[in-house]
Amino acid sequence: MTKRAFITGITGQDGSYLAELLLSKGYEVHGLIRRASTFNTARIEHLYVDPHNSDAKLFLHYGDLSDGSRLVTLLSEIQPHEVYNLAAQSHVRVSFDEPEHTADTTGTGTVRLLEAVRVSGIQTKFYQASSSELYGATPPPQSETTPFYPRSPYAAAKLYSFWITKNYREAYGLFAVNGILFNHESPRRGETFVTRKITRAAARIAAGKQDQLFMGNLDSIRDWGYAPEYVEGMWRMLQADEPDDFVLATGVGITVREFLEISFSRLGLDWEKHVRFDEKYLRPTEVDALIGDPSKAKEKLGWVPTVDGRKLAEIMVDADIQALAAEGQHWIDKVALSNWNA
Ligand code: NDP
Ligand code: GDR
Repeated sequence: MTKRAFITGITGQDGSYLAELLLSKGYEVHGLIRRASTFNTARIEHLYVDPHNSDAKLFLHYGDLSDGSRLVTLLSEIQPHEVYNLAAQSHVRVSFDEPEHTADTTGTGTVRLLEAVRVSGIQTKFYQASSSELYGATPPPQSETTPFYPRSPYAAAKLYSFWITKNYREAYGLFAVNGILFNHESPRRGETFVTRKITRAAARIAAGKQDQLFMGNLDSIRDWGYAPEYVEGMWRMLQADEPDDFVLATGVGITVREFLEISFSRLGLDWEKHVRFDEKYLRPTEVDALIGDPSKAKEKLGWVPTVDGRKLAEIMVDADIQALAAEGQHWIDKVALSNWNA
């Protein structure tokens, strides 16, 4: 029997890797996409096969987490065995600009989807993309038993989603899990998150296409892992015998400053010559330090990450160099190239 999965947020970083993983496992994958005036499917284009083709396994459906009745219709039609709720307004700083929209998408959107599962009466498992941002002001190391203390409208919305997912598990016996994922990145990371902002700028500075990089707080510590490994963890959570909540993290925390240093020095650059401060990148309330303890996922799911923040910086810089080169930028000078190959 072919398993069917429904993914919200399929056009995002994680959605694209998860779709890839599930297709490789033989799943039929259905993704929710938002109608936009421009294409928003760049991250999944390589997976797309015209649905008129009989071996098509990826199907995209217009919809939005703000539209509950559409979610009921879609789930009733698709009858997925697994639902992954990855859609969100996922940018923490932007959530201070758009708190109400963030609450609607990142918070209420989750209960709309859970209600759609319940009302449509389908038998399915449910994954909720919970976040290390839930811990906020609570110091590391953070595990499944660490108290939450959200520090942004984004985190407050995710807190609601965490608890409503748990409530549907307890109230209705739904196989519903929270993956409490620490920061995870990749060459597909959105350009305004700090890691990608840094690695993209380093590549562009090396190419002479940019000179300065404006940034906010360099002191915060994050536990950065590699997104393809984290989507494998999501899938494993839904294959477990019992629904439960799991932290996915590397256990290694580094500062934004160190990520900058590694990224720039990979290209023979001194970051201090290029990075400038702009207070617009500060958050009204910051999350100082997130370092996760992934012991439970290791023990119960056999999930073991292999890439920490330092290795990740190198992977992402190399990918941004390659992306520029692929754009036909034959600028890579000998110094940059020899550093890159090192
Ligand atoms: P992205 O920001 O890359 O992707 C977000 C996705 O949500 C996009 O596909 C976006 O669509 C979609 N989306 C946004 N609003 C709506 C809406 N109203 N209705 C339907 N779809 C919507 O996020 P990531 O892939 O990085 O993260 C995936 C999930 O995991 C998010 O929920 C995030 O909050 C959470 N998370 C992420 C972590 C990380 O480090 N990456 C860590 C912990 C949790 P579009 O392309 O049209 O904008
Ligand atoms: P985060 O990721 O808030 O941890 O949320 P982000 O990369 O935006 O920030 C990480 C840290 O870097 C500091 N910072 C900057 N951040 C950005 N974006 N831009 C800057 O110029 C800059 N300068 C310094 C921030 O202050 C912060 O301390 C991510 C998202 O993917 C969430 O959806 C997810 O839930 C969490 O990770 C876990």
